[in-house]
Amino acid sequence: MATEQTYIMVKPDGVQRGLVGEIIGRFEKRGYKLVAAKLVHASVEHLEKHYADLKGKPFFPGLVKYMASGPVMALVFQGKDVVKQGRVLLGATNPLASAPGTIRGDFGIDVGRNICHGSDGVESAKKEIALWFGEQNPTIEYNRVLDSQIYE
Ligand code: DAT
Ligand code: MG
Repeated sequence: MATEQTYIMVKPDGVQRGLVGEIIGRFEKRGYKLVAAKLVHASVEHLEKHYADLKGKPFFPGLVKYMASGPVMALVFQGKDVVKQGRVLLGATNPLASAPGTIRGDFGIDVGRNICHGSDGVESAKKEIALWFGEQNPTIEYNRVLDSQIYE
């Protein structure tokens, strides 16, 4: 059984627009297992850490301000190839370049309001999960009865 995990976060616009259930549902229906979840109103300092790689970009101050404007839904999903497949479910960074059927392609227009975050690699996922859920036991381990119907 694959144990890869990704950090998925419904951004403040997604929470405000009532898309939390829709986004969790898309990952669940695909077959991915939810292993951590919490609603967080993050501080600017915390968000600057989350987006540290983008410090220096012209949109960085606006990005952090928007991300701190309301609660986000912090999620961890687990399963085979979930980091890459999570990015596929999200669509392109710019919603206007995202295919219909993806989260951003179905619900977004502007890049600065693109609804949902997903880790871009296995290593960044580990860092993001530790940042949002702590280093010690960040996720819940449990057996799912349907796993034998999802994985061969
Ligand atoms: P992604 O979220 O697809 O991994 P990223 O890590 O490059 O994209 O950027 C993080 C977020 O920053 C992105 O979801 C939205 C915002 N952003 C990226 N490029 C932007 C731009 N050119 N103008 C405004 N916001 C941007
Ligand atoms: Mg990114």
